Amino acid sequence: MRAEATRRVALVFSLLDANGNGVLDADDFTLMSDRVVAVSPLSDQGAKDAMRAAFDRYWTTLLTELDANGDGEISFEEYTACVLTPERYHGTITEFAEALAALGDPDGDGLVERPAFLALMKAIGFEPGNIDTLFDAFAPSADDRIQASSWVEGIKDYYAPDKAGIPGDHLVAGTGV
Ligand SMILES: [Ca+2]
Ligand SMILES: [Ca+2]
Repeated sequence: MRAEATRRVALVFSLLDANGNGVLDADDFTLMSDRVVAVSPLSDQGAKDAMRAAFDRYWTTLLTELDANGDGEISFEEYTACVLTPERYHGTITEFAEALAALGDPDGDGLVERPAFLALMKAIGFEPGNIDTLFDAFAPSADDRIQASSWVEGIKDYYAPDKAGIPGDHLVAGTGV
């Protein structure tokens, strides 16, 4: 487990706790779905439904894999165990990454413009300055767009326990985690 990966996991936990009660619960994922879909006015219903389904699966996977004491909530201590068995999350993270990138690419040309990227990542809760730095790390084109596929790979790398020096590390900068 790399120190960078530990910081990435801690940041995600703090953001996923959308209702701020200190644990992950079903309400957090409903709130997060609503926030992300709300900043995707150009996306069609299918893309929005896919995002909600991906958040539902995310929560179901966490509850199934990590709720060690069976209280229906995931504490931070329970959550950190996710790094021990990353292979159990690949499918869930891939579905989440693809649904999020699809919302960022409503016209389906495979490219994501900076304003759409910023809006979605802000809705998840990342720091605006860090989001801009992350976008730049994905090597935007002259007209300031990135490949949706690069973003998908970046999200998967973010959750990988053995990765360091990846674009997603910019999201942890200055957050104190
Ligand atoms: Ca919560
Ligand atoms: Ca629990």
